[in-house]
Amino acid sequence: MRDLMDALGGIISRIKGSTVIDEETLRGILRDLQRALIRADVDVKLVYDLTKGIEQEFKEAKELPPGLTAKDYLIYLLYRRLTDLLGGDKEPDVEIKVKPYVMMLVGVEGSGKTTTAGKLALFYIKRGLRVGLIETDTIRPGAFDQLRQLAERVKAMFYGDPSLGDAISIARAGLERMRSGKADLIIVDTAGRHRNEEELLREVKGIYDAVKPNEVMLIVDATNGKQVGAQAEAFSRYIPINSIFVTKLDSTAKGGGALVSAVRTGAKIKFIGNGEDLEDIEVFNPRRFVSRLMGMGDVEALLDRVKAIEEEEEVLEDIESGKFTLLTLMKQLEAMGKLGPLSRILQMLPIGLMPQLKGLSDEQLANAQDRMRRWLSILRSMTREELLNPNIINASRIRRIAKGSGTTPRDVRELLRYYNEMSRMMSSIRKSQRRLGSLFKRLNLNQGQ
Ligand SMILES: Nc1nc2c(ncn2[C@@H]2O[C@H](COP(=O)(O)OP(=O)(O)OP(=O)(O)O)[C@@H](O)[C@H]2O)c(=O)[nH]1
Ligand SMILES: [Mg+2]
Repeated sequence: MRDLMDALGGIISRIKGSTVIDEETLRGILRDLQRALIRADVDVKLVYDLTKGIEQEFKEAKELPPGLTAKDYLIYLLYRRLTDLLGGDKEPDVEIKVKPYVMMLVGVEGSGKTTTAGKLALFYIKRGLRVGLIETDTIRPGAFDQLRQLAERVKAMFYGDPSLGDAISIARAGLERMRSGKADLIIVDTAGRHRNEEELLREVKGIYDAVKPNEVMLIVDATNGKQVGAQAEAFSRYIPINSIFVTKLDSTAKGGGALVSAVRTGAKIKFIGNGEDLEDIEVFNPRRFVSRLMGMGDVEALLDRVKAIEEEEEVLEDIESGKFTLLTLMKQLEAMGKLGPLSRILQMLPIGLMPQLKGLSDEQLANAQDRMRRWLSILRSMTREELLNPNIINASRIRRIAKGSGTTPRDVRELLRYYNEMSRMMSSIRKSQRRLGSLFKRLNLNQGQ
């Protein structure tokens, strides 16, 4: 993936180095991006959609979130779109939940199945599992020895018996052996070659029916680029594919295409392999992967900022549209919680401008923090209806809310008083903001950055 990394790194520096992101700069940057992705073997249509999406979203952002420059925003969009392309935010679950758990590895010849079986064994042995490896490949000369040696190295149990002749019998006997050996995880390696594809797939199906695996993992070689999609399709005509392991990401610049087509099959990429050593295995996390691809250690920090700003924005929008409800207050308190300790936030929020909050002692701050926490739990004990329409909160509701949140009716009333004060204040802020807003517009202050 070095080439793609270098290309993306180049694009990031180019963004950072531009004085302004005008139409022409943007177009140049997106063209570089297209070139880098296409060279990485990512499907042309996907590349086009991705860059188009970034362009649109960037142009449509009328006002940037405060504290975020146009450059930050463009980098953020690039990051988010790439992450989406590779499967989104979720980290795959690699936990083994039932025992014994049977995992069957399938894939075309040379994709790295046998090596991967060793890697997976080591990965799970390190997590305290007893692992058994079964070799069913009767075609490839030396397959048994290859996996037996790997098993010895990682201290896994091993079964394989070429004298049994056919793969399905070996699989059955192996499963029996590993079960009585009390393996927690049983990994079944299969052949990647046969007289023809049809025969291979039929054998794979036979083994599948015999061992009834909890998981079928397709092993794909990143150097195969876009073809990975077709491979997945061929196997899935015979057996369900539950997860994907992408190997050899270290030895190709074209890993992008393989990753994308693997993701598009709908099966989750669980692991990636980035070297021939048994240690070269990694849980695939699209976010982390893209951050690294973009060569940005600080992208996570940027993301957190964007997220908190977006939540603040939502709240401000509500306020702007005259909708300051208890729900707004709750969202605001939640967003504040994400931004960090109160002492730091106070300087960032409009509240920080209020004279009575200047020069608070540590103790006062701690009290305020406590109150915030208490209020949040009070708000969370309210129904949606109450949050949206605080007027209906009568004495009996107050008692119920206090009980539900582990506070007192006095606490609830205090919060309601604060809310009333705030909504009065908000409407005056709103008026002055509107005035400021039109002033900014007249002066064109929001342009450029
Ligand atoms: N660079 C690199 N090489 C790998 C990786 N995974 C596997 N290999 C190499 O790929 C080659 C084929 O690996 P095998 O594990 O034998 O592949 P296989 O799918 O079992 O092959 P068949 O059994 O013939 O179908 C070996 O030289 C491995 O060392 C990886 O993540 N990175
Ligand atoms: Mg093999």
